[in-house]
Amino acid sequence: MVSMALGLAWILIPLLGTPPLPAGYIPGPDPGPNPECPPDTRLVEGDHDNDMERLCLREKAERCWSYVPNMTVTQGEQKHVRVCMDQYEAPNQAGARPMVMRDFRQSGKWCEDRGKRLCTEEEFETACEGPNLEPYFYGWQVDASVCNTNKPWLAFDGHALDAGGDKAKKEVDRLWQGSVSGGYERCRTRDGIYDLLGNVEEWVVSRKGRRFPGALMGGFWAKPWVGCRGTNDAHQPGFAFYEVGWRCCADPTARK
Ligand SMILES: [Ca+2]
Repeated sequence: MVSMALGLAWILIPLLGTPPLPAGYIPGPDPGPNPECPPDTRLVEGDHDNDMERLCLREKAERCWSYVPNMTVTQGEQKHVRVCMDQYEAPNQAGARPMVMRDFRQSGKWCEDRGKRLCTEEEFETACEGPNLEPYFYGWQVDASVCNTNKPWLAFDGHALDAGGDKAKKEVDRLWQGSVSGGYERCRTRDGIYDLLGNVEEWVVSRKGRRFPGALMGGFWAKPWVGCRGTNDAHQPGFAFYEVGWRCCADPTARK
């Protein structure tokens, strides 16, 4: 019986075409720095649509985990995005542990002290979706193996985090499940940007119409479903948290 089934498979496989290769995102090579950008950033460029609808294929716990490929309806204001984006979450160093526990203004100030600024929502989305407007920079469905997104959620002690000083630091260390920057080699966009999804959530400058000037994007190590358009706009600018970091952006120098 087994040999008959195997024989049938030999007939069917050529009829059905080559079996698909094992699924898995392999990023292209890092394109490297652009002459119009600081060397520790990468150029991101594309057209951004303010509103986007996709068709969900698979829903679990009221979250979409997979979308119909290449079915995207865009609407709303369109703008051209051209920005130099830090390759890594702040402090933007390969092998460093990303910084957390700074609020929106402190994060922005950190960038400004380095001649940069926080990235905007539109810049984050353009960097993540790429020219094919994918919901995840690696494709159309969640693959929790690409980035640091699949850690268990741990209950936190809000009083300890609010206490500041050593007490807060100890609680942050207890909760920490982040990776050092560049630790997930496949978690890299076509432009060479790491950890846009997962690891630490990132402060961005909000798009028009949000109630707060800053918002959080990309999810963190325990939110595998968050995609490129997963803005979390629930927090006031004074919010600082154990899994919230940021990355910096800069405007390219004028084209010669
Ligand atoms: Ca991130």
